[in-house]
Amino acid sequence: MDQKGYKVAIVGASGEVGRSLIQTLERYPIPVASLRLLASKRSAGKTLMFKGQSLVIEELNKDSFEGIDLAFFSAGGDVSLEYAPIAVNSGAVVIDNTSAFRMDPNIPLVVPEVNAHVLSKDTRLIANPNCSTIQLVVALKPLVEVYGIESVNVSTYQAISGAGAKALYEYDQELIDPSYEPQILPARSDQRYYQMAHNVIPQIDVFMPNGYTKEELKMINETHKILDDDTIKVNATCVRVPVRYGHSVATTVKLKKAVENKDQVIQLFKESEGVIVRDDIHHQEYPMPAYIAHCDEVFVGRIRKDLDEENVIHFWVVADNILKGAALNSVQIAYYMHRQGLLGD
Ligand code: NAP
Ligand code: 3JM
Repeated sequence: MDQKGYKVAIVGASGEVGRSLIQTLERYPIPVASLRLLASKRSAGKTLMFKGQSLVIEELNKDSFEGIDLAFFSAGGDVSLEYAPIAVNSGAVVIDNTSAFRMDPNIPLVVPEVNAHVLSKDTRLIANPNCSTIQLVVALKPLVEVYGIESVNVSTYQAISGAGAKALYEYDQELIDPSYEPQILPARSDQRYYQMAHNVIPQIDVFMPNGYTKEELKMINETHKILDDDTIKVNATCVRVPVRYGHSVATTVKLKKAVENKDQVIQLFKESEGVIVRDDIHHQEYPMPAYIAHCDEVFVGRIRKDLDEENVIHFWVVADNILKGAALNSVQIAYYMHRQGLLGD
């Protein structure tokens, strides 16, 4: 860092997450001396605005990180696997949005409100969790602290933007032209594609040998790692819904202690960092993606006790998957490290 701030790079700058990273950096008080935008050959030469300046996107190569202090990666796992080590070796701190390093025991997986304490001066590479995991653990954190958690069962309702800019484009085409042939969802490596418009797809990412999707296993494994507790039983069903921005997660939690009344839980959520409670059934108030997209916080509502079991609660969690689910969380990690003096000179 020089007097003016950090020299920052964004890999995948032209994508959904990359563009949100640029906008989030514009409004966060992290001093940025310069910003280098990187993508593939496809976008090289195009321009994007940062703080009123037009910046040209460069094609990513092995020399892209010379002089860079801080690099954000959001160009898929393969790009991170190849280039994140190069960026670290050139002296940059890397915050990676892909699943490439998340389960590496030597790499911190961070949601600042939940486990920023795992970051240290020696941290050079940080993994940003999966979008659905992030909003789930922000909501689980106060429950872990006050009641302890035995098990978590979720069903997700995930927005199309989570599958990238091309998926959003394809969704728009399907709405305009019913004969449009889908080519993107449900998973990049499968031969079958399904329409997103007027549909609900119970598959996100590829299937694994145990019958779960990779997205579901990400939620399970990442929740264990972030909460630092493999004994919590986590189950997930991840579903793509025809919503542009904002993931919703229907959540059932079995606590280690009984809940006397739901107002205690509501109060707990209200006092929790990064959480906003929208819960007033008498006025039909609860969080919905169409109304909270482009907000920073994690919204919780429909909070209720189970009808049979004293220590089981249910609630509904909604957050912007591109902001808190990806770009904003990454920038918050950088901001935390900056404030704590963990970003190097
Ligand atoms: P996207 O809209 O499809 O954008 C992909 C970006 O990666 C584009 O900038 C693209 O550049 C770039 N890219 C692709 N291949 C590249 C290559 N070989 N070399 C350099 N750049 C390359 O996708 P997105 O939604 O922004 O997501 C990007 C990645 O972020 C995902 O693959 C995923 O790993 C991660 N992600 C994480 C979360 C999370 O929850 N943390 C959420 C969503 C996504 P061009 O314009 O040149 O093609
Ligand atoms: C969200 O490697 C790839 O092609 C990216 C796949 C992907 C991921 C991932 O696994 O990194 C697409 C969308 C994610 C994610 O956040 O887990």
